[in-house]
Order: sequence, then C-alpha cells, then structure tokens
Amino acid sequence: MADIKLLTIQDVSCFGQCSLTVALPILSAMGIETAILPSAVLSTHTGGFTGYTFRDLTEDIPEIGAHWQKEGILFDAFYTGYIGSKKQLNYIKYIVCTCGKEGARFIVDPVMGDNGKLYAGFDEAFAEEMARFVSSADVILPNLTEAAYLLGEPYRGDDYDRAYIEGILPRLSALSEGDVVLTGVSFDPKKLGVATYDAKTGEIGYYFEERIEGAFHGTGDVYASAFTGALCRGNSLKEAAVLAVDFTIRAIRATLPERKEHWYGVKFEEALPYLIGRLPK
Ligand code: PXL
Repeated sequence: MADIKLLTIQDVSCFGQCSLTVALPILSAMGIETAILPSAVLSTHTGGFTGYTFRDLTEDIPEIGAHWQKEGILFDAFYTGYIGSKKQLNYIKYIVCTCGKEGARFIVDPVMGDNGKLYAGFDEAFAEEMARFVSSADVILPNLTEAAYLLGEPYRGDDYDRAYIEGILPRLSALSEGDVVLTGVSFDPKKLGVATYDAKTGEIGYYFEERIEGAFHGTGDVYASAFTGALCRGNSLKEAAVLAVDFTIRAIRATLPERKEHWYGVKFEEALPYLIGRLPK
C-alpha cells in the first residue's frame, strides 16, 4: 500500500468520543498516517453536557500552517470536521492550498447540526460561509440538516421522498463540483442509510441498514472518518460509503448494552477489528 499522509482538522473534545478522539484512532487503524490540526479544545462535546470549556485555537492555525510550509510538509489528503468559526474556515482553505500535494483530496464533513437544528455556537452566517468553504471539496458528507443549511432551504424533517433526495444530490454536488455522501437518509421507518452521488457520472446509489431508534452522538464523525480512510485506501465512493455504514452500525450495536451510561458517544473501538478486516489487502 502506498503511504498516505492525511491532515484532519477538527476540534478536540477531550471527553465524549467525537471529532479528533474518534478520527485519529479510526484513521490510524486504517493505516493512514494522520496529522491533526485542532480547531479548538473543549472539555467535552456540546451535545448534552453543560458548562464545557472552549479554547479557541483560531490564531494558532495560520502559524502552524506557516511552519509546515517552511518545513515543506505536504499532505495527500485533507479531511475537515467540526470547525469553530468562520475565520477558521478561511485559514483552513489557505492551508489546503499551500500544504497539499498535487491532486490532494479534500473531504469535508460540514459539521453544523442535526435534526433540523444547528449545534450550539453556530448560526446561519456560519452555514453560508460553510457553503462557500465546500466549493473546493472533492467529497462532502452532509446529513439532511446540513444539506438544508448548505442549500439555504428549510429542513423537511421526515417529510421527504426519493424525488426530494434525488433533487438535492446534484445541487449539493454543484456547490463543489464534487461527490456527495448524504447521511441519515430513510424511505422506510425500519431502515436508515446513505445516498451517494458521483459527480462524474451523475450516478446515485443508496445503502441502508437496520434503523436503531434514538440518537447516537458522534456517529457522524465515526462515519466520516471510516469513509475517509476507506476512500484513501483505494475504495470507490460507493464502497467507502457502504463500509462506513457497516462499521458505524457495529459501533452503535456495541454501545446498546450500556446505552444509558454510555449516552455521550458510541463504542467504536469494539468495531475496529471488523473495519481493519474489511480493508483492501
Ligand atoms: O460530533 C460533532 C461534534 C464535534 N465537536 C463538537 C460537538 C459536536 C456535536 O455536537 O459538540 C465540539
């Protein structure tokens, strides 16, 4: 396997199994050399904890980038998740331009919200900036809430059909002229999955698994990390999207016996051996 150097940019939520504490172990387990650029350090994530600390690292980002440029450090791929501010988005764009190898891939999970609501600390102005930020992405992975915000349209809740999904996929793709993996798609109450859109061919694909009722925090990050690793390891868009679903559902199932105490994240660690076993040799 060719060595792949990837840079992931997202926050460190010290406790809570999301963002970098999920991305780094998953990508490393998948054999990807993973460098990190923390956008902020929080004591916990913002989804259910109160009184968390938030250390903004915005002004460290250009300094870190300048040092890498001086050292000639270059990456094969970039993967961004939770980004703390509009200003950071602009700094990150610059790093992607200056620290990428020729043809470097740029995968953006436009983390902003879920279930129709923006996460604490985000507003519509951030969503508008995120829509501009994704213009240089090769692949974007919005959920349905983020898709609505990226397109500047109302969130439809469960009130949508295949025609709606197949209508928004090409429009999401047009934001970046790149591929799309839309997460949290369901046409049957018992099934939940993803829709993929290949920008080159216009091909739409679906993949569903059993829906497990309730919300599982951090699964978007678990999914996007596994997807990114699989894509970088040579899987196609569809294969990577499928593998990431298969991994994420196993992480959720591993959490179910302790769901009450383990409400803040999923036990993805237990599913890592499965993920490694599914990688191309
Ligand atoms: O999982 C997305 C995420 C990442 N980082 C922080 C969050 C969230 C979602 O709530 O709060 C800090």
